[in-house]
Amino acid sequence: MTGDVALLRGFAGDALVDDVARTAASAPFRHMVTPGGFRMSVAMTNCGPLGWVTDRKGYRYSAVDPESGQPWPAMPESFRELAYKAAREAGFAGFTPDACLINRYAPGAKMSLHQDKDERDFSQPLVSVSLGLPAVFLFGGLSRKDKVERVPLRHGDVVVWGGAARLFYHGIMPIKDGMHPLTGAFRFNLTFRRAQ
Ligand SMILES: O=C(O)CCC(=O)C(=O)O
Repeated sequence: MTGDVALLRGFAGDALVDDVARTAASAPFRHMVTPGGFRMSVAMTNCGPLGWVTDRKGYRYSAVDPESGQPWPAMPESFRELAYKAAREAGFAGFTPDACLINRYAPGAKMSLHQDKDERDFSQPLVSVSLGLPAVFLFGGLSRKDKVERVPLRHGDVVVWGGAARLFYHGIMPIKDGMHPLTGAFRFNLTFRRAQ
């Protein structure tokens, strides 16, 4: 991966896994529905002032968890710090996310190629953290038809993209069966965004 994309191998520490569990205890993982009516194979929750949600009405950020009507759990300091440091390492100084989407993949779950474009300011990067089971990250270009690179991601890896790459298509291949000492039969992904 080149240009405005950085792959920081092993940048994230194990302790984040506990903060994922704490967050999910307040705002449980759920399988959301796309505007087209498909149930996502990835289970999701959020923390921070804003959370990304999808339902039959569309994709958007919401200050409350639609399941509970309550604000999303606060973003743990460990998350904020990691996102800030990873972005800085990748050349995006001063990144202060206001949203963290937490994705949980069981074996077989995947994320189709998509762009993250529900945010207001595309000058801000995306910081994506992998925890638990390995995955193959698909990273393309500005058009869905562009050539896609397959990048193996392991526990602790962080990918940061912004600038000219901010709207690049990306996704995750179906997760293979496996067992991770910290996360069991799951892969977690934290995606930090500046939504507003
Ligand atoms: O799970 C990943 O590594 C990617 C997640 C993703 O593409 C997203 O949340 O937009």
